[in-house]
Amino acid sequence: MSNQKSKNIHWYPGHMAKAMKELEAKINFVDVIVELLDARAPHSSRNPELAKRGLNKKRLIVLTKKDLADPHKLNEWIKAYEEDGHHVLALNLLEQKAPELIINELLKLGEEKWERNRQRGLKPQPIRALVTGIPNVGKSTLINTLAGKKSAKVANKPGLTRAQQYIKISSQLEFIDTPGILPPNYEDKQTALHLAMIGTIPADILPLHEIVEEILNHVRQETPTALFNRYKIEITEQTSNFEILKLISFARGFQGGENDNYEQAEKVIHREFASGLIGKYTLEVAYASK
Ligand SMILES: Nc1nc2c(ncn2[C@@H]2O[C@H](COP(=O)(O)OP(=O)(O)OP(=O)(O)O)[C@@H](O)[C@H]2O)c(=O)[nH]1
Ligand SMILES: [Mg+2]
Repeated sequence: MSNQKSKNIHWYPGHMAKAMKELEAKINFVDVIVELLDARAPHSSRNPELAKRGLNKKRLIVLTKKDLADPHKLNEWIKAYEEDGHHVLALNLLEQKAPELIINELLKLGEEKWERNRQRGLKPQPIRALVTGIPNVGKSTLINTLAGKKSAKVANKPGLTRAQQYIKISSQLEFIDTPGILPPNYEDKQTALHLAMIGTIPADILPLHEIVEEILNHVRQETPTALFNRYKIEITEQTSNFEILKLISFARGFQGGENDNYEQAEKVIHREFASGLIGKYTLEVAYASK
C-alpha cells in the first residue's frame, strides 16, 4: 500500500533534484496544477519549491482530509489562499462527491483557455491538470476515483520530450495519470514535527516521545475535555503529560509499573490523534503567503 511505500523514502539531495526535474517536466504539459495539502497542516504539507515553480500556471489548492481538520481554522486557511489568488477547495476525498467538485472547479478554470481557443478560431482544447503533493495527502485516492469513475480511456500523447499518459475525464478535461510527488520539508524541525503528528511522515523521523508531547500540548490547549471524552481520564490543568500517559495506560489495561516507559500509551495517542479519534485539529494558523 502506498502508505507503506512512503516509509522508505528518504530525500537525499539527489532524490530531491530528480523529483523536482520530473515535476517540472510534468508541469510543462498542463494548464492547471492541483496542489493537494493536508487540511490539518496546510503550511507544513506545502512544498515551498512548488509554491515557487509553475507560477505561470493556474492553481487549484485542495485541502484534503477536511473530515479530520478543525473547521474554523480551515476556513481561515481557505480565505488566506483565496486572497493569494488561488482557487481553493476543502474536501474529504473519501466522499463520493469529491471528484465531481474538483472537476467542476477545473472546468471553471478552463473558461479562459477556451475563450482564447475561440478567438483564434480553434476548437476548444481540453484543459490538462496535474495532481501534486507530498506523500500521503491523497493523490492516489483522487486519481483513482477520477480514473475509476469517469475515464473513457487512458490516452497516450507524445509530448515535447517524452510521451505523457493522460486520464481523459471528458472532452474538456484530462489529468496526467501519475501524480507529481513532492518531498516533504524534513529539514525544518517544526514542519517535520507537524507532519509526524498527523501521521503523514514516518514517526521514526523524530522521537515518539517528542511527537506525543506536542500532541498532548495541542489537544489540551485547544480542547480541554477531549482526553476525558476519549479515555475517560480525570485531569486538571495541573496534571502533567507524564501523568496522562500513566492514566491512559491504566485505562487501557497496559502493563504499568516501575519500568514502564508508557510507549504503548504513546503509540495509542499518536495513532488515535492521526486518525481523528481524539478530535478534529488543524495545527497551523492561517496566513497569506503567495
Ligand atoms: N479521512 C480521510 N482520509 C483520506 C482522505 N484522502 C485520503 N485519505 C486516506 O489517506 C491515506 C493516503 O492516501 P493516498 O491517496 O494513498 O495518498 P498519496 O498522496 O497517494 O500518498 P503517496 O502515494 O504515499 O504519495 C489513505 O489511507 C487514504 O484513504 C480524506 O479526505 N479523508
Ligand atoms: Mg499515492
